[in-house]
Amino acid sequence: MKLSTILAGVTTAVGFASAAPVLEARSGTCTNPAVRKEWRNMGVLEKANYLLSVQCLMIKPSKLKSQFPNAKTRWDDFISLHKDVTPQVHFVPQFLTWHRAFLHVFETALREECFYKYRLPYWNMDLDHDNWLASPVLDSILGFGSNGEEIGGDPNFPGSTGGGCISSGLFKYTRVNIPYSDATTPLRAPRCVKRAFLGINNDLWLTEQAVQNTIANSATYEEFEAALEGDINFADLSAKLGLHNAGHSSVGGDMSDMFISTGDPLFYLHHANVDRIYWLWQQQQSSRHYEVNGALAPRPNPMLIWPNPPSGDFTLAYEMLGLMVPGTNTPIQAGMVTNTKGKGVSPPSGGANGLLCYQYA
Ligand SMILES: [Cu+2]
Repeated sequence: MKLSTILAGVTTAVGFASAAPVLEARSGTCTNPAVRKEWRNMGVLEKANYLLSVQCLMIKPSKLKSQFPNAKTRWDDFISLHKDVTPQVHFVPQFLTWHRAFLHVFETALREECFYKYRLPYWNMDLDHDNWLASPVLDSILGFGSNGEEIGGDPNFPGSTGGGCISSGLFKYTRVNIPYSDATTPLRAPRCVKRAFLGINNDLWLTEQAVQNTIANSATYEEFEAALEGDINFADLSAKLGLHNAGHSSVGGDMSDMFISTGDPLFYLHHANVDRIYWLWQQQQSSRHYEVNGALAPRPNPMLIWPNPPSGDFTLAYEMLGLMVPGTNTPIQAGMVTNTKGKGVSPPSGGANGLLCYQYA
Protein backbone atom coordinates (compact mmCIF):
# COMPACT_ATOMS: atom_id res chain seq x y z
CA MET A 1 0.00 0.00 0.00
CA LYS A 2 1.26 3.47 -0.75
CA LEU A 3 2.07 5.92 2.01
CA SER A 4 -0.43 8.45 0.74
CA THR A 5 -3.19 5.83 0.83
CA ILE A 6 -2.42 4.87 4.40
CA LEU A 7 -2.15 8.42 5.60
CA ALA A 8 -5.37 9.33 3.80
CA GLY A 9 -7.05 6.62 5.86
CA VAL A 10 -5.96 8.12 9.15
CA THR A 11 -6.38 11.70 8.04
CA THR A 12 -10.02 11.89 8.97
CA ALA A 13 -9.37 10.23 12.30
CA VAL A 14 -6.76 12.79 13.30
CA GLY A 15 -8.88 15.69 12.11
CA PHE A 16 -6.74 16.89 9.24
CA ALA A 17 -9.52 18.80 7.58
CA SER A 18 -11.68 19.97 10.42
CA ALA A 19 -9.53 20.48 13.51
CA ALA A 20 -9.67 23.92 15.04
CA PRO A 21 -6.32 25.17 16.30
CA VAL A 22 -5.46 23.87 19.74
CA LEU A 23 -5.13 27.03 21.75
CA GLU A 24 -3.61 26.84 25.16
CA ALA A 25 -4.20 29.27 27.97
CA ARG A 26 -1.28 31.67 28.01
CA SER A 27 -1.89 32.60 31.64
CA GLY A 28 -1.88 30.45 34.77
CA THR A 29 0.80 28.28 36.29
CA CYS A 30 1.97 24.77 35.52
CA THR A 31 -0.37 22.47 37.39
CA ASN A 32 -0.65 19.70 34.82
CA PRO A 33 2.56 19.39 32.78
CA ALA A 34 2.24 18.04 29.24
CA VAL A 35 4.32 14.99 28.32
CA ARG A 36 6.77 14.70 25.46
CA LYS A 37 7.21 11.07 24.41
CA GLU A 38 9.79 9.02 22.56
CA TRP A 39 8.70 8.47 18.95
CA ARG A 40 8.20 4.69 19.35
CA ASN A 41 5.96 5.25 22.38
CA MET A 42 3.51 7.34 20.39
CA GLY A 43 0.40 5.73 18.98
CA VAL A 44 -0.42 5.51 15.28
CA LEU A 45 -2.77 8.49 15.41
CA GLU A 46 -0.27 10.60 17.34
CA LYS A 47 2.45 9.77 14.81
CA ALA A 48 0.22 10.48 11.83
CA ASN A 49 -0.99 13.74 13.40
CA TYR A 50 2.61 14.84 13.93
CA LEU A 51 3.83 13.91 10.44
CA LEU A 52 0.91 15.64 8.75
CA SER A 53 1.23 18.74 10.96
CA VAL A 54 4.90 19.03 9.99
CA GLN A 55 3.84 18.79 6.37
CA CYS A 56 1.27 21.52 7.04
CA LEU A 57 4.07 23.89 8.15
CA MET A 58 5.92 22.98 4.95
CA ILE A 59 2.95 24.19 2.91
CA LYS A 60 1.76 27.24 4.87
CA PRO A 61 3.07 30.58 3.60
CA SER A 62 5.92 32.34 5.38
CA LYS A 63 5.08 34.95 8.02
CA LEU A 64 8.65 36.23 8.26
CA LYS A 65 9.31 37.02 4.62
CA SER A 66 10.10 40.66 5.31
CA GLN A 67 12.84 39.50 7.67
CA PHE A 68 13.98 36.51 5.57
CA PRO A 69 13.43 37.21 1.84
CA ASN A 70 14.21 33.62 0.73
CA ALA A 71 11.49 32.16 2.96
CA LYS A 72 8.39 30.94 1.14
CA THR A 73 6.86 28.67 3.79
CA ARG A 74 6.52 28.48 7.57
CA TRP A 75 9.06 25.64 7.40
CA ASP A 76 11.49 28.04 5.71
CA ASP A 77 10.79 30.56 8.52
CA PHE A 78 12.05 28.09 11.11
CA ILE A 79 15.14 27.25 9.01
CA SER A 80 15.83 31.00 8.72
CA LEU A 81 15.29 31.78 12.41
CA HIS A 82 18.00 29.24 13.24
CA LYS A 83 20.33 30.05 10.35
CA ASP A 84 20.25 33.78 11.11
CA VAL A 85 21.72 33.35 14.61
CA THR A 86 23.76 30.16 14.23
CA PRO A 87 27.13 31.73 15.29
CA GLN A 88 25.45 33.30 18.33
CA VAL A 89 23.70 30.20 19.68
CA HIS A 90 26.28 27.40 19.25
CA PHE A 91 29.47 26.80 21.26
CA VAL A 92 28.00 29.19 23.85
CA PRO A 93 26.22 28.58 27.16
CA GLN A 94 22.94 29.84 25.75
CA PHE A 95 22.92 26.87 23.34
CA LEU A 96 20.63 24.75 25.55
CA THR A 97 18.23 27.52 26.55
CA TRP A 98 18.04 28.99 23.03
CA HIS A 99 17.19 25.61 21.49
CA ARG A 100 14.67 24.93 24.28
CA ALA A 101 12.96 28.23 23.46
CA PHE A 102 13.14 27.46 19.71
CA LEU A 103 11.41 24.09 20.25
CA HIS A 104 8.68 25.86 22.25
CA VAL A 105 8.06 28.34 19.42
CA PHE A 106 8.02 25.47 16.90
CA GLU A 107 5.69 23.30 19.00
CA THR A 108 3.33 26.23 19.47
CA ALA A 109 3.22 26.80 15.70
CA LEU A 110 2.41 23.12 15.08
CA ARG A 111 -0.45 23.28 17.58
CA GLU A 112 -1.87 26.73 16.83
CA GLU A 113 -1.25 27.14 13.10
CA CYS A 114 -1.69 23.55 12.02
CA PHE A 115 -3.65 20.86 13.78
CA TYR A 116 -1.23 19.11 16.05
CA LYS A 117 -2.89 17.89 19.23
CA TYR A 118 0.00 16.40 21.16
CA ARG A 119 3.55 17.34 22.18
CA LEU A 120 6.88 17.28 20.44
CA PRO A 121 8.24 13.75 20.12
CA TYR A 122 11.88 13.00 20.79
CA TRP A 123 14.32 10.45 19.36
CA ASN A 124 16.36 8.56 21.94
CA MET A 125 19.18 7.53 19.60
CA ASP A 126 20.56 5.15 22.22
CA LEU A 127 17.73 2.77 21.33
CA ASP A 128 19.03 2.57 17.75
CA HIS A 129 22.77 3.08 18.07
CA ASP A 130 23.57 -0.55 17.22
CA ASN A 131 20.89 -1.06 14.57
CA TRP A 132 20.34 2.35 13.04
CA LEU A 133 18.63 1.32 9.82
CA ALA A 134 15.93 -0.60 11.70
CA SER A 135 14.89 2.45 13.77
CA PRO A 136 11.11 3.05 13.87
CA VAL A 137 11.99 6.75 13.64
CA LEU A 138 13.29 6.08 10.11
CA ASP A 139 10.21 4.10 9.07
CA SER A 140 9.05 5.01 5.60
CA ILE A 141 5.35 5.07 6.59
CA LEU A 142 4.98 6.04 10.25
CA GLY A 143 8.36 7.71 10.49
CA PHE A 144 10.66 10.19 8.81
CA GLY A 145 12.10 8.03 6.02
CA SER A 146 15.57 6.58 5.80
CA ASN A 147 18.94 7.54 4.33
CA GLY A 148 19.60 9.87 1.42
CA GLU A 149 19.75 8.36 -2.07
CA GLU A 150 23.00 6.46 -2.52
CA ILE A 151 25.54 8.69 -4.23
CA GLY A 152 28.56 7.41 -2.36
CA GLY A 153 28.09 9.40 0.84
CA ASP A 154 29.11 12.95 1.77
CA PRO A 155 32.75 13.57 0.79
CA ASN A 156 33.18 15.78 3.87
CA PHE A 157 32.35 12.79 6.11
CA PRO A 158 34.46 9.78 5.10
CA GLY A 159 32.62 6.53 5.78
CA SER A 160 29.17 8.03 5.32
CA THR A 161 26.61 6.42 3.01
CA GLY A 162 23.71 7.86 1.01
CA GLY A 163 24.39 11.56 0.53
CA GLY A 164 21.49 12.42 -1.79
CA CYS A 165 17.91 13.55 -1.20
CA ILE A 166 15.84 11.68 1.43
CA SER A 167 15.05 8.45 -0.41
CA SER A 168 11.82 7.26 1.21
CA GLY A 169 8.78 8.31 3.17
CA LEU A 170 6.64 11.42 3.40
CA PHE A 171 9.60 13.82 3.23
CA LYS A 172 11.10 12.37 0.06
CA TYR A 173 9.47 15.18 -1.85
CA THR A 174 10.11 17.96 0.67
CA ARG A 175 11.52 21.09 -0.88
CA VAL A 176 13.02 23.95 1.11
CA ASN A 177 13.89 27.40 -0.14
CA ILE A 178 16.73 28.47 2.14
CA PRO A 179 20.21 28.22 0.58
CA TYR A 180 23.03 26.28 2.16
CA SER A 181 25.35 28.26 4.42
CA ASP A 182 28.33 27.63 2.15
CA ALA A 183 28.45 30.68 -0.10
CA THR A 184 30.29 28.69 -2.79
CA THR A 185 27.35 26.31 -3.15
CA PRO A 186 25.14 27.54 -5.97
CA LEU A 187 21.67 28.53 -4.90
CA ARG A 188 19.43 25.73 -6.11
CA ALA A 189 16.27 26.66 -4.27
CA PRO A 190 13.87 25.04 -4.02
CA ARG A 191 16.01 22.08 -3.06
CA CYS A 192 15.56 18.70 -1.41
CA VAL A 193 16.75 17.72 2.06
CA LYS A 194 19.76 15.38 2.06
CA ARG A 195 20.96 12.67 4.43
CA ALA A 196 24.25 10.79 4.67
CA PHE A 197 24.21 8.27 7.51
CA LEU A 198 27.46 7.92 9.43
CA GLY A 199 27.72 5.34 12.19
CA ILE A 200 31.25 5.71 13.50
CA ASN A 201 30.42 7.77 16.57
CA ASN A 202 27.20 6.04 17.54
CA ASP A 203 28.74 3.62 20.04
CA LEU A 204 30.83 6.34 21.63
CA TRP A 205 28.34 9.16 22.05
CA LEU A 206 24.76 8.01 21.57
CA THR A 207 24.59 5.29 24.22
CA GLU A 208 22.76 5.49 27.54
CA GLN A 209 26.15 5.13 29.25
CA ALA A 210 27.49 8.19 27.43
CA VAL A 211 24.41 10.16 28.46
CA GLN A 212 24.74 9.09 32.09
CA ASN A 213 28.45 10.00 32.09
CA THR A 214 27.68 13.44 30.69
CA ILE A 215 25.09 14.05 33.40
CA ALA A 216 27.20 12.65 36.26
CA ASN A 217 30.43 14.43 35.32
CA SER A 218 29.03 17.96 34.94
CA ALA A 219 28.80 19.94 38.17
CA THR A 220 27.86 23.30 36.66
CA TYR A 221 25.53 24.38 33.88
CA GLU A 222 28.49 25.66 31.90
CA GLU A 223 30.30 22.31 32.08
CA PHE A 224 27.17 20.33 31.28
CA GLU A 225 26.25 22.51 28.32
CA ALA A 226 29.70 22.16 26.75
CA ALA A 227 29.74 18.39 27.29
CA LEU A 228 26.25 17.78 25.85
CA GLU A 229 26.55 20.15 22.91
CA GLY A 230 30.11 19.02 22.22
CA ASP A 231 33.14 20.66 20.67
CA ILE A 232 34.73 20.18 17.28
CA ASN A 233 38.43 19.36 17.12
CA PHE A 234 39.42 18.21 13.65
CA ALA A 235 42.68 16.73 14.97
CA ASP A 236 40.72 14.31 17.16
CA LEU A 237 37.09 14.47 16.14
CA SER A 238 35.80 11.89 18.59
CA ALA A 239 37.43 13.40 21.67
CA LYS A 240 34.77 15.93 22.63
CA LEU A 241 32.13 15.45 19.98
CA GLY A 242 29.24 15.22 22.46
CA LEU A 243 25.80 13.67 21.97
CA HIS A 244 24.40 16.71 20.19
CA ASN A 245 27.10 16.89 17.49
CA ALA A 246 27.23 13.09 17.18
CA GLY A 247 23.48 12.94 16.52
CA HIS A 248 23.74 15.58 13.81
CA SER A 249 26.63 13.85 12.03
CA SER A 250 25.02 10.40 12.36
CA VAL A 251 22.08 11.58 10.22
CA GLY A 252 24.34 13.74 8.03
CA GLY A 253 23.47 15.69 4.91
CA ASP A 254 21.48 18.80 5.86
CA MET A 255 21.72 17.72 9.52
CA SER A 256 25.50 18.11 9.42
CA ASP A 257 25.25 21.74 8.24
CA MET A 258 24.96 23.72 11.48
CA PHE A 259 23.14 26.59 9.79
CA ILE A 260 20.35 24.88 7.87
CA SER A 261 20.02 21.54 9.73
CA THR A 262 16.49 22.60 10.72
CA GLY A 263 15.35 21.70 7.17
CA ASP A 264 15.33 18.01 8.14
CA PRO A 265 12.31 17.13 10.33
CA LEU A 266 14.67 14.88 12.32
CA PHE A 267 16.28 18.06 13.70
CA TYR A 268 13.33 18.58 16.02
CA LEU A 269 13.30 14.99 17.32
CA HIS A 270 17.03 15.04 17.95
CA HIS A 271 16.89 18.42 19.68
CA ALA A 272 13.95 17.33 21.82
CA ASN A 273 16.21 14.49 22.97
CA VAL A 274 19.03 16.96 23.72
CA ASP A 275 16.46 19.01 25.66
CA ARG A 276 15.35 15.85 27.52
CA ILE A 277 18.91 15.18 28.64
CA TYR A 278 19.20 18.81 29.79
CA TRP A 279 15.96 18.22 31.74
CA LEU A 280 17.41 15.00 33.23
CA TRP A 281 20.48 16.92 34.43
CA GLN A 282 18.21 19.56 35.98
CA GLN A 283 16.23 16.86 37.79
CA GLN A 284 19.34 16.02 39.84
CA GLN A 285 19.13 19.23 41.94
CA SER A 286 16.25 21.69 42.25
CA SER A 287 18.62 24.69 42.00
CA ARG A 288 19.45 23.62 38.44
CA HIS A 289 16.01 24.67 37.18
CA TYR A 290 17.30 28.23 37.21
CA GLU A 291 21.06 27.72 37.00
CA VAL A 292 22.87 29.45 34.13
CA ASN A 293 26.50 30.55 33.98
CA GLY A 294 29.49 30.84 31.66
CA ALA A 295 30.84 33.60 29.43
CA LEU A 296 28.60 34.80 26.59
CA ALA A 297 31.50 34.75 24.11
CA PRO A 298 31.81 31.46 22.18
CA ARG A 299 34.28 28.72 23.09
CA PRO A 300 37.15 28.50 20.60
CA ASN A 301 35.93 26.43 17.64
CA PRO A 302 36.91 25.94 14.00
CA MET A 303 33.37 26.28 12.64
CA LEU A 304 31.72 29.58 13.48
CA ILE A 305 32.71 33.18 13.97
CA TRP A 306 30.58 35.56 16.02
CA PRO A 307 31.93 38.99 15.10
CA ASN A 308 32.26 41.22 18.17
CA PRO A 309 30.72 38.86 20.72
CA PRO A 310 29.44 40.52 23.89
CA SER A 311 31.51 40.42 27.04
CA GLY A 312 30.05 39.37 30.36
CA ASP A 313 28.28 36.26 31.55
CA PHE A 314 25.17 34.44 30.46
CA THR A 315 22.32 35.35 32.84
CA LEU A 316 18.60 34.61 33.18
CA ALA A 317 17.83 38.06 31.76
CA TYR A 318 19.70 37.35 28.51
CA GLU A 319 17.42 37.43 25.46
CA MET A 320 17.16 34.42 23.16
CA LEU A 321 18.13 35.98 19.84
CA GLY A 322 15.34 36.20 17.29
CA LEU A 323 12.77 34.36 19.44
CA MET A 324 9.58 36.01 20.68
CA VAL A 325 7.01 34.75 23.16
CA PRO A 326 4.44 33.19 20.79
CA GLY A 327 1.74 35.67 19.81
CA THR A 328 3.67 38.69 21.12
CA ASN A 329 6.63 40.92 20.28
CA THR A 330 8.25 40.19 23.64
CA PRO A 331 11.71 38.62 23.35
CA ILE A 332 12.10 35.32 25.21
CA GLN A 333 14.60 35.63 28.07
CA ALA A 334 16.62 32.66 29.33
CA GLY A 335 14.83 32.76 32.69
CA MET A 336 11.49 32.18 30.94
CA VAL A 337 12.57 28.74 29.67
CA THR A 338 15.16 27.25 32.03
CA ASN A 339 12.42 25.60 34.12
CA THR A 340 10.24 23.31 31.99
CA LYS A 341 7.51 23.64 34.64
CA GLY A 342 8.04 27.32 35.34
CA LYS A 343 4.98 28.71 33.57
CA GLY A 344 3.56 31.84 35.19
CA VAL A 345 6.22 31.90 37.90
CA SER A 346 9.16 34.28 38.27
CA PRO A 347 12.65 32.78 38.88
CA PRO A 348 13.72 32.89 42.57
CA SER A 349 16.18 35.68 41.71
CA GLY A 350 13.37 37.69 40.07
CA GLY A 351 12.62 38.40 36.44
CA ALA A 352 9.98 37.64 33.84
CA ASN A 353 7.53 34.78 34.39
CA GLY A 354 8.21 31.37 32.88
CA LEU A 355 6.53 30.08 29.70
CA LEU A 356 6.81 26.32 29.84
CA CYS A 357 4.79 23.45 31.26
CA TYR A 358 6.05 20.04 30.16
CA GLN A 359 8.13 17.05 31.14
CA TYR A 360 9.56 14.02 29.38
CA ALA A 361 8.44 10.41 29.66
CU1 LIG B 1 21.25 24.60 16.45
